[in-house]
Amino acid sequence: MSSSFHQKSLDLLSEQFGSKGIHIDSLLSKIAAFQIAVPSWALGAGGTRFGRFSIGGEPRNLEEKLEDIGLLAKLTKRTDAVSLHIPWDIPQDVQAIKQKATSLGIGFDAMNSNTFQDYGQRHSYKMGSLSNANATIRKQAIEHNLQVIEIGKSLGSKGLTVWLADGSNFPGQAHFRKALQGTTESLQEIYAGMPADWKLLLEYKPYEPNFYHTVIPDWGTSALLCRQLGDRAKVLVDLGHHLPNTNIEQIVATLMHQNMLAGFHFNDSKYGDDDLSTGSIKPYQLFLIFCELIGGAEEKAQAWESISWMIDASHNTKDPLEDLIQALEAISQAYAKAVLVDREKLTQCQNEGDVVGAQEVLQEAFLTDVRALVREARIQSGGEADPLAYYRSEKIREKLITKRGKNAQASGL
Ligand code: LRH
Ligand code: MN
Ligand code: MN
Repeated sequence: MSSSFHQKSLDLLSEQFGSKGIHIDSLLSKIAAFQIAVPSWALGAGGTRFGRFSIGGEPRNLEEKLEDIGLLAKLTKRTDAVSLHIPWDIPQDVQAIKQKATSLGIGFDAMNSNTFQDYGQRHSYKMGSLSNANATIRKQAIEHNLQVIEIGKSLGSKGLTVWLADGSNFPGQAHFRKALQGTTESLQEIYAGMPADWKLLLEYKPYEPNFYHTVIPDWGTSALLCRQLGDRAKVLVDLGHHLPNTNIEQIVATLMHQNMLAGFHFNDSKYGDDDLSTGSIKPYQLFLIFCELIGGAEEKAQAWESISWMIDASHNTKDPLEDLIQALEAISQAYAKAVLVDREKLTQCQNEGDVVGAQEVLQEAFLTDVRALVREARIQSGGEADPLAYYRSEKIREKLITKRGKNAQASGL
């Protein structure tokens, strides 16, 4: 893509938008301002239970993970924060890590606790953590979360994300109400240990690793729990954590209506929690979700700034950095298209019962090729016109392999 082609595409969009009274500069600044955090576990090759194929040159420690995110930030200008996972990424020297992150323009997004694995702690989480029938194990899981808060405080994070694998695999294995009550009380202790300017992001998931019942299977259960905690506990939506064909955009609207949307974990899925690249399977759904997000914020249901954004994908076959570049691009595109929706016209169609008209309004925005707009926003922010092409032409993965080794493996999923 030459720079003259880019300019021509941009001029065409300017003309198109101008005739509709939309100013391109306000679009560009909105796109540039939208930043999405990257989790520390997304920088290595992900595996499935059948195997894992290393990509080579994976970050071997937290410093190198920050370097990878710094590179993404430099090329795309669409990310400015890392979401750390404890214990996978315990900083050995907090000051050095903070300094390194600052020098790369990276801040610390929500912290993630881990009570879904055993990693040498005293009591096993095999039968659950915050919901465990055994109070000693629940206590251990609570204390882990409190430690994660302490680490987050020292780094300047402002949030704790809790995802529980707790549940059961067979009927009769768990007592549903006791498990929920144990979880409520455990979360109350964790919430009480959070600083006043922190929020708790409570994730839900219908199945996996437990396949009969999950203690927090859906947004409703998560919202019920949050209500029992306090205003700073809100529901985290991971796009892959829904049963097939769930209307996620409606969930977003409902949560925003209640000022209860904590944030997003972006990914895409064909069947379940596939953790595929955002926008690779259902780009229209992603667009519709952004329509609700923008509508909810514009109509003052919930403030845009109160919502956290993160990518939560796993890369089995792609180079993680290439995949993250693609995901950041797809999210920016879906966002830009949703900004273009003529909301006034949409409201009019809704009020008049003009079903066809409403669909036309949405499709008009969705079918607009916004790539030049997203590219221009990136160029104006100092990023690369084409980050993927740059990454490949500069042979960045090859250089990382030379530096870190062919078998370097990142901690994570
Ligand atoms: C669970 C999940 C959750 C975890 C992450 C490691 O499926 O999406 O967000 O914290 O994976
Ligand atoms: Mn997630
Ligand atoms: Mn998941």
